Formats: sequence, structure tokens, C-alpha cells
Amino acid sequence: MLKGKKYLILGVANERSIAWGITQALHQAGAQIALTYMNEAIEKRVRPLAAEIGCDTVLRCDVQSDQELDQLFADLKSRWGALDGVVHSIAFADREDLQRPFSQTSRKGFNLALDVSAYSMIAVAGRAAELMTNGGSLITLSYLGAERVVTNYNVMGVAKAALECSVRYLAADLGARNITVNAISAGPIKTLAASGIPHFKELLSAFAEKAPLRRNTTLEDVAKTGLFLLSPNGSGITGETIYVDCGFNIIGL
Ligand code: NAD
Ligand code: 0WE
Repeated sequence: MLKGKKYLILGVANERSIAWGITQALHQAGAQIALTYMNEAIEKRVRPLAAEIGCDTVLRCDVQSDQELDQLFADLKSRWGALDGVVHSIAFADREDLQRPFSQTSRKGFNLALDVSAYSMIAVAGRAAELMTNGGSLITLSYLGAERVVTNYNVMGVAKAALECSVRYLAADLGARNITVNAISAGPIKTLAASGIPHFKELLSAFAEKAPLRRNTTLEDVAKTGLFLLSPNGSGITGETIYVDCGFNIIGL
């Protein structure tokens, strides 16, 4: 279905990463894939995964560096020429900021969370759009904490609000070039980014009890919606935040 189409995926850290779930779905649909890693430690994890899907384009990119972003897209341009889609699946905040009272968030912690988790989507989209000469689609990952207060999500909630709003402004900006931009708001999934979050297990069981589908969100749930948005089937959808959360967000009490 996506034979000959080329997708850049940022944010694979291991086999549990949401980005890896989407990568596998794209690969099964016949797409060609480029993966990125932020540092050597992650590179060691990503290279074997890339080999599993016959991907030979594995490039470094710490999204806090404009220079590494420029290098990434220069490499992609020379290897591929054009690009059909991008998956942005990156977030980071200081661990202390996900534990301290929100009113104690430091300027440094705020800037870090917003830089890595929100600005990076704008930085990636602008550069990617230059290579999307035949239109294209970008997706990013968000969480309900953007809209509602989730205990301890704190500055990440503010970053996700900025991310979802950036998705709308990017959609308006890039729409004339037939480029769609959307966010998937996923329910909690036990990934590396969720490890070490205090009481995450309890959060998962409370979620499954309350969600209309009475279960937790899976990597496959998110991957299937990602595939849809990145395929021609998603052609009329842009600027949206789509919930893939077993219906959790609709429940009041
Ligand atoms: P993950 O740890 O597998 O992925 C996070 C990725 O961000 C990692 O690959 C990490 O290397 C990358 N990253 C962090 N800082 C970076 C930087 N400076 N430059 C480049 N890459 C950097 O965890 P995940 O749960 O798959 O997270 C992916 C996305 O999904 C995040 O945006 C997260 O907020 C979002 N999300 C996660 C959940 C969940 O419960 N797991 C729910 C909703 C949304
Ligand atoms: O977006 C996320 C997690 C993002 C994240 C996780 C970490 C842990 C390790 C960002 N930065 C860091 N920094 C670290 O040092 N999620 C949606 C998962 C998540 O995180 C929570 C959640 C959920 C759900 C934190 C508190 C409460 C709920």
C-alpha cells in the first residue's frame, strides 16, 4: 500500500517505543524507512531494530541541536531526494519536574521540556516540508495531560499543550503544499519514557477500569492510527489531535 513511499521516524529507543510500533506498521505496508537516534547509547539499541526491517538509513539527531537537524535533512536529501512522511515521537523533561509540585518548576526545566517536546516538532516540520515535494504527512504523539491536569505530568502537560497548538499552526502553514500535520493522543503505555514514573502500574490499572473499552492502550492501537494518518486514507485530516486511548478521555465520572 505504501510501496515506494519514504518515511522518517524520530524517537525509536527500543522495541517498546511507540515509534517502533509505527515503524513496524509502515514497514509491513511496504514503506521505506529512515530512523534516528539521539546518542550512542540509543544507537546501540536502534541499529539491530533497523536491521530487522532491512533499514540501512540510521542517522544521528539530537533535536536540541540545529546543526544536527540540518545535517539529518541534508543527508536525507542526498539519499532520498523526497520525503512522504515523518513520525515525531520525542519528549523529555527533568525527572525532578515530574515529581516536584508544579509551582516549583524552574525556568531551565520549563525551557528543556518545551524545547525537546514541542519546539522540536516545529524544527522538524519546517525542514521536512522542504523535501515533501509531492505533499506529505507528519504526526506527533501527545497525551491527555495537555488538556487536563494529570498528577505529576506537570511541565510535560504544558509542553504537550504547546505541541498540540503547534500542530494546528503547522497544519495551517503547510496545508497549501498538501502536507497534513496531526497529533495522536495516546493512552498510557509502559515504555522507556514511562519507566520510573512513580505508581505507573496503578495508573495503568485505574485507566483500564475507567476506559470504555475496559483495557489499556496497546502499541498496535497507536500504530494502526499512525499508519492511517500517514497513508492516503488520512488525506482529509489535518491539524487534529486524535485520541487513541480506548475512549478514556470521554468519561466524566
Ligand atoms: P520512548 O522512551 O520509547 O521514546 C521517547 C524518545 O524520545 C526516545 O527514543 C528518546 O531517545 C527520544 N528523545 C528524548 N530526548 C531527545 C532528544 N533531545 N533528541 C532526540 N530524541 C530524543 O517512549 P514513548 O512512550 O514511546 O514516547 C514517545 C512519545 O509518545 C513521546 O512524545 C511521549 O510523550 C508520547 N506518549 C507516550 C505515552 C506513554 O504512556 N508511553 C502516552 C502518550 C504519549
Ligand atoms: O509523555 C510521557 C512521558 C514523558 C517523559 C518521561 C520521562 C521519564 C524519565 C518525559 N521526560 C522524562 N524524563 C525522565 O527523566 N507520557 C505520556 C508517559 C507518562 O509520564 C507521566 C505520566 C504518563 C502517562 C508522568 C506522570 C504522570 C503520568
